[in-house]
Amino acid sequence: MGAQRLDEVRAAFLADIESAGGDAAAVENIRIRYAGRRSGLLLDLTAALRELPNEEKRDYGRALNELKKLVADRLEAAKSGAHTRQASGPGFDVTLPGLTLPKGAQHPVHLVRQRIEEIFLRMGYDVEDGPEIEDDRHNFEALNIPPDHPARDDQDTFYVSGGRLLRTHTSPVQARVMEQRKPPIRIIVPGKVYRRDSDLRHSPMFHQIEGLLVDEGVTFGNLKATLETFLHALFSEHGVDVRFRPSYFPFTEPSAEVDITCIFCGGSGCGVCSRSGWIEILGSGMVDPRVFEGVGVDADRYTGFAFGLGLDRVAMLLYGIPDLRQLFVGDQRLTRQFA
Ligand code: 2U9
Repeated sequence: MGAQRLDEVRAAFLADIESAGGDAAAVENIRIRYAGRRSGLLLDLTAALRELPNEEKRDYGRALNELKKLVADRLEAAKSGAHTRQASGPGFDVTLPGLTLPKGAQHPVHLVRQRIEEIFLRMGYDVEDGPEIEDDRHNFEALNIPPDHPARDDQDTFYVSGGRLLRTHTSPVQARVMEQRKPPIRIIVPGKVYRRDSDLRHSPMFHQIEGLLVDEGVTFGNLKATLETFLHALFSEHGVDVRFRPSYFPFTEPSAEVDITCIFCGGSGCGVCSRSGWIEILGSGMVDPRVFEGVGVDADRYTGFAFGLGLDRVAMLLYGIPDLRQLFVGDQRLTRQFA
């Protein structure tokens, strides 16, 4: 009698699970009916064991365990089958396009920085960085800008506690490198700098790359050749000419500003170059011996050149961006154009 009931339940279960097809809700109902913890049929069959005569208990018990295993296995198989059948069954259109993730783009200032770094890395320079919060010594004093120097007026900045300040140029990094390392030194230093300035062409935060080369016997000729090579590579699509004009910086002597022929008019004169045909692109010069003394480099033995340029300005020129502030407002209509 007991074994017969087991056979009936097995047959009914197999029929039910077959007819459930791939329907997850139907499979769940079957699970509750047969394997439910509080009132499932398997529970009744287990309870029935106690009522059987002793000689039937062993066979019944074994057959009941087999049935329990069969029910568990088939329910499991039906459940995982239900997932796949549901996914590909009606109601799911496999021809729908997938989700498109928005494509990122690199910021134009970052693109210019990468281009410049690549050029100097090919010439054997290392890329260095340093703190954006500086002390007065590294940002000014060591660079031959004492407290009463007029250059401090152009480089007013943001002061934080402890007499420290947001660096006004990346030059303090070069000063720190020279304090720590013996020449030969060949580095470029890209990074954010800060000044108390804000209009169409100035932002309180902007980006510079400066370079420094120090060794025995370095001449102004080396400076000229290096910067010409660099500018021809950076503006290779425009085929620019390069000229040097005498200038003044507190940390270099002699100093020169470097121009390229206007990349918009080719040198004939236009609105961008104020009809001059030239665009100023770099500041440069031979490192002043007083700077070497300030950072512990032997000025009798070593000479060197340094240069600096604004990355944002180069990005504006190369990509035709009319307002510097567009670079810093985070409007994706700008960056999306570089994807
Ligand atoms: C040390 C010695 C010398 C770095 C130099 C310039 C000239 C320069 C400006 C260009 C545009 C900054 O972004 S800008 O406003 N830079 O003209 N910078 S020479 O000279 C150094 C630096 C560090 C120890």
